[in-house]
Amino acid sequence: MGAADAESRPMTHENTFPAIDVDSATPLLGGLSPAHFMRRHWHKKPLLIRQAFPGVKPPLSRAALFALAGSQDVESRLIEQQALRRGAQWSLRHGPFARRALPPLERRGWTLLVQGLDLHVQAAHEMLERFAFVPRARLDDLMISYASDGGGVGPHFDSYDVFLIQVHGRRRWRVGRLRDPQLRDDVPLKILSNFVAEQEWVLEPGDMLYLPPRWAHDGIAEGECMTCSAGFRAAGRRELARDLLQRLLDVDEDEEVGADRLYGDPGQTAVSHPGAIPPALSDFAEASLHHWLRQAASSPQVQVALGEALTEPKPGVWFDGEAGAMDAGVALDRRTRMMYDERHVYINGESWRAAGADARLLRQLADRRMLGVQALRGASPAARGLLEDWLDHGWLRPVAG
Ligand SMILES: [Mn+2]
Repeated sequence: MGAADAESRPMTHENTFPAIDVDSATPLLGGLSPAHFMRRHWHKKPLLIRQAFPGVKPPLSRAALFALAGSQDVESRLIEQQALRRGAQWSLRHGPFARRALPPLERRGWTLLVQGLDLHVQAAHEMLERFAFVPRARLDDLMISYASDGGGVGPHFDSYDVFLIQVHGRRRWRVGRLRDPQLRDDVPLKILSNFVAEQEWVLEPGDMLYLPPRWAHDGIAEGECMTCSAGFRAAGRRELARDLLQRLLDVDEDEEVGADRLYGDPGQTAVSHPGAIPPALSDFAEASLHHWLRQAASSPQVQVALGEALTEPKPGVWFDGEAGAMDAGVALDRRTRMMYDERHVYINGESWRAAGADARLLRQLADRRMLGVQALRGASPAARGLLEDWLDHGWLRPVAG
């Protein structure tokens, strides 16, 4: 099954995640605590952290990355740059790429980008999980870029926060405040017309650079290198509202068939222009929309729709159940999304009401992505039944004993 097998490592107690202490200084953030980092840097200013990941290894080898870029299930892009006498010429192609479609390693100035590496490679998932001091509703994916010497994607800005982790070789980053968002119109990439760097660093393996949204940056490989980007997602107002409305409409249809109020026109007079839309029908349409929007927005179902939307699996993800017992504990499959609110738990686009001890257990699973033997021992028969279903679905994996 191709990409999903890029790396399969049994889950053990060592590679599951401990609870996060937001007030403890961590080398990941250059000696800041997560709480301090969020206050001082998040959305505000860049931070360079030397040796955030000491002794880091790329989450996968170059050969495995190139193989992954050949898979249909993976989103990949190839960016090539040819230096001409006046400015650089850029080309962009979308994968999948057969190995022979990639440029030779000796050729300068090319970059292969693979999105969503965390879905395919356990080590990439674990790297992304280091950033779970930010709500998982905001975590998007781990992208990896392989660049030959001189490779980069040009000076640009992103709309989201990003942590750039150097995992192999060296890359020179130049960053600056975005003074002029104008983009070049002669290239197939979003490249700034007028990039002004304020700071410049060469990142070595293990070093990391945090950039807030809309900071201009340009990273150029010094020799072959690999860089991982921990990326975030931010809901757009229109996109989120549209998604929630669609989900609320579906609920509405399920539950209120036949209960809909119909347009009535006892005052309708005979018409000599039957093609004209009656003004009363226009009024009815407008009032219906107001009524329904008001009801939808104040419905308790908004919470449920949000939880289901946020935990919807990424496109192209499907799960295979595997036989296994819960004896040694369970961990969420790396592709599983699980969240909760005060009344519900959400997993992979579905929702359950949960209260009391069961809610505590399931929230622990959502937060830590695993449940040990001890936690499972206290599970009610109902909670155990639910966990067994999730094991069957492949949403949960047994932990190796
Ligand atoms: Mn970027």
